[in-house]
Amino acid sequence: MFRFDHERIPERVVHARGYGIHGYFENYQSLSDITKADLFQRAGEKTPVFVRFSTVAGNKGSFDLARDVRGFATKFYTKQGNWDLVGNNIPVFFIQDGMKFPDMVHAVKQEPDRDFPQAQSAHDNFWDFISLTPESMHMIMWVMSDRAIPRSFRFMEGFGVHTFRLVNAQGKNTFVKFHWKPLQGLQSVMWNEAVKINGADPDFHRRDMWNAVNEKHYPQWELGMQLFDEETARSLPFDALDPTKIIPEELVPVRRVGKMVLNKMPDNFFNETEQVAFCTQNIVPGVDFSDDPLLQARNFSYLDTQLKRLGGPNFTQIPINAPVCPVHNFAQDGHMNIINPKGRVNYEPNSWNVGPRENPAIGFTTLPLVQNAPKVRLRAESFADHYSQARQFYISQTPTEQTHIQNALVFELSRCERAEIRERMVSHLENIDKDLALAVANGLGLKALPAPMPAAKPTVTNLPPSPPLSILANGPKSFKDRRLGILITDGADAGVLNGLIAAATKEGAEVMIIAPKITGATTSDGKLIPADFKIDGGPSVLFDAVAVVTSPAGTAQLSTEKTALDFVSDAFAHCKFVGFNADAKPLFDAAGIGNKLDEGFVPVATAADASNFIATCRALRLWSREPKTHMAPTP
Ligand code: HDE
Repeated sequence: MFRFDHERIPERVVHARGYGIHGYFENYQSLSDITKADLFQRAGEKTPVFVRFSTVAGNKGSFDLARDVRGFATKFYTKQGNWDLVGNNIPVFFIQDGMKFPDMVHAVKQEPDRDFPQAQSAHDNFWDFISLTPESMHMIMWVMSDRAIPRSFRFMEGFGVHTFRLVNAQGKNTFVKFHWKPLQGLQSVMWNEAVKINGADPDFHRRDMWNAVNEKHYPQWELGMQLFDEETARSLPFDALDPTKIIPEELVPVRRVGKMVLNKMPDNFFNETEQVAFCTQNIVPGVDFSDDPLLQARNFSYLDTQLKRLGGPNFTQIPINAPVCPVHNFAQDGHMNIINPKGRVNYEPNSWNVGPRENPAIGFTTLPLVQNAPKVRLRAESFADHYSQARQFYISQTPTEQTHIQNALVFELSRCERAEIRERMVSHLENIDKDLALAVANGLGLKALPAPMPAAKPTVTNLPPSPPLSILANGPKSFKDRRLGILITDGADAGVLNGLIAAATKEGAEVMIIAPKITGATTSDGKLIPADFKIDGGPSVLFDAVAVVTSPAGTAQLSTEKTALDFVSDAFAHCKFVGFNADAKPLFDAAGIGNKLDEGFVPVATAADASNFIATCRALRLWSREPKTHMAPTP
């Protein structure tokens, strides 16, 4: 009983809900000209990694599809010790000064008197804080965009956020920004879908990863580096050390240096995913920090958090945290120490000539830099432009994505009880984009635009759009790794069903069968096709595209079943592609969409039709349908 009482440890204050996977990183080429870090020296060399994806605001048991930033933390087990690249799926952050982090996190999490809302930024405290924090505006554009409701961990980018340094053997240092580029392509869901997915499958993202890895569809990312020197940094119209700024890829290209493959689920969630302890301070020779003040603050926080969560300094001995290389030091004792040092000597220097010796030539050294300015606690003047890149992000989005940002802002601010918070936010939006401000004001029912927020620096309005910032402009153009849900009934045409399964499988997509009964349905050839979901457990929000293959009797039966009607009407509303056989058509009439069918509804009678349908699905969504199913806030 005592043992059972001690099964829980404190959950992470932020990023409590996470999911970890093992894999490896493989170099494309040697980077010895840029860094002496051992893991980057040899082309083709593989370094083991453990990655933990997470949401930020929700508690450990919260649902996966919150509108939120996703953590993307990677531990590289290199031959020189562990390097933790603790990043997010958004390349900028809410704040510039780490000391504001507790306030920011307090504001977004449950309000302290009522302990709600859970995993939601749509409440007064969050927007009160944000509307009083102009430096958050760039981040807010990202968080209100589809980036914050990813379809899967597999379909999102990762970013180191801060500017770091790489140092080569000659001591030459280069600034670097890290990127993870998913080879599966980018994809997000719609907000209405996210809300429904959270009800249908709160574990949507972790289940997706579990299935993908167990089915050997190993997700892969390329590691990208934006490399630049001090001179380039000085030439930028913003401070390269300001974590609320990106460096557009047009200014400094992303060099892809290697590939990460995630291919093994942990054996035990607690031991590995819960106990993994990422520390931004964990760097290896050849990687160094910049003076980004947010990064400096993080370097104080992570070790402290791990001590609190894991109970003492020996958390580094837990297998998931232990380096795979030999460790030489005289660290000893402490709670739960499992290393059993032998011998009499535990200090250095010693004349017994045993144990590790300090060695300035091969030991870790911090990049020696000359600082010749006063060290003060002050927000740098070069950090004062809060709106220009927010605007650049917004104008880099397709019209569909811009509408999503408008709708997200209207939704979130409509959940705020205090009208002045809504208006204060609109006054910031005016500094970003007039049309955006007008649309949100209209969506909130404001009679007139409030005065624009006084800006520390006026918005630079002529920054060009940066194409990589859009998800839709960079779609995967493939249905590989996506999921097709096929709703079938007894008597369904076996030829059509088999054609769809064959075409989807050939594309590299996953097929799931939904039927009125979990035992499955017997198709026209007399074969029993087992179901993955009973109809009420497999709503169309769980799939990237759907097909309906039913018999006349089956269609009539489904026409009286609300979950079947929702299946097709939601697929319609979520701009999905729908394949169907002729006998299924009356189901669309019963769902009230029969007279609205567009080119996204693809009749399937033959194997060739099935291939054509899957080829159509490569576009992932028919966005031109959206205005017919969702009100835009535009006046
Ligand atoms: Fe974190 N952050 N953070 N953070 N963070 C934590 O450490 C903190 C920031 C990020 O899967 C905590 O182990 C401060 C930026 C990830 O285990 C804590 C500041 C970025 C994870 C902490 C930041 C991140 C964390 C809570 C501002 C993107 C989850 C639990 C100065 C570059 C790692 C823990 C995992 C976790 C502090 C800002 C990413 C409290 C003080 C910016 C992915 O130490």
